[in-house]
Amino acid sequence: PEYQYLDLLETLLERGDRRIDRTGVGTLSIFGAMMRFDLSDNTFPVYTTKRVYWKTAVKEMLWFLTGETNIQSLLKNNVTIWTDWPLDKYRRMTGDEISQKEFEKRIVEDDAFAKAWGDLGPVYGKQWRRWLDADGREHDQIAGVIETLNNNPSSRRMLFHAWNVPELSGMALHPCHLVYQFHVGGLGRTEKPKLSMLCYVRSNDMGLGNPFNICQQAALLAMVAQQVDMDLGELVWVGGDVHLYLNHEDLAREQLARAPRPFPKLHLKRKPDSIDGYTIDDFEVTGYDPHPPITAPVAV
Ligand code: THF
Repeated sequence: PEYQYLDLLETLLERGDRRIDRTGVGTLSIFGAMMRFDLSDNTFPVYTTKRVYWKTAVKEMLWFLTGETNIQSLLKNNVTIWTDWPLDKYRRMTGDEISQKEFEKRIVEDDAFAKAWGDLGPVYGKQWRRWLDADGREHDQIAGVIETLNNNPSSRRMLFHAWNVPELSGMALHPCHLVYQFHVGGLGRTEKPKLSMLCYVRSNDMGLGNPFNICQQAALLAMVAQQVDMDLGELVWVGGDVHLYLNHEDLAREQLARAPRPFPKLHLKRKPDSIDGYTIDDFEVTGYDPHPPITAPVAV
């Protein structure tokens, strides 16, 4: 189960550095942390001490993989976790006190409005699939990783990242999960090799973001492993500024009071022709028995 996560929450509550952050909410923070999740036997690391909406998290990952950066396609799939940033900007720039629901409705129904107000700039998907170089050429980093996994799996250069320095200022939010590195273990044995992935996150909101990130990263690893016909190894999470927002202290205490349960299992129901072929219906999660949800506000 999620003991490493709960230990981090406890550490943050007990000796996190109290500081003011970009959002003005304030955090308890530590610098530098690691968690490792063994994904063999198809373990799917969705935390159980609160209900984690893993489908929403996986849909966000599928959206990153499409290379899209507009929240319209997310909203069409009922994912509202990115609305706050464009909404905040819209309200600030127009003075219109539109409700979140109304704003989301307009983004979905009005393409011109979505184009004007729903784009987050060159965030994750753009950098993963269409990194633009100085000569105007686009680079598909995901395709590159898959190609290397197939042709040179002992490589130490299998990674993709999103910190495109000249484009940072155009992003609604600088990337938080930054570098995804792949590693193949057990090459040359008779069993299938094991694919592991390390994700470095420069800044991680342990109350809301991290539970999403861990299961969506595990989902990505499962998709890539299936595409290159390997077994699952480990998901390694490395955090830089690891923090708990001050308005999430009760959430953390509540989670710590609950006994974690075993992680569920993930089964991919079919093998699409490429990494671009997955839909949310391909993900079957069994044995997820979480404690009740805990709602908490997101810092914008
Ligand atoms: N900003 C902050 N402050 N925290 C983050 O985790 C975060 N993200 C993304 C971008 N900026 C961030 C947005 N990701 C939720 C989950 C992930 C988010 C944003 C919000 C959230 O509110 N989850 C609720 C409800 C889920 C739902 O509505 O379906 C939850 O209970 O899990 C880091 O990637």
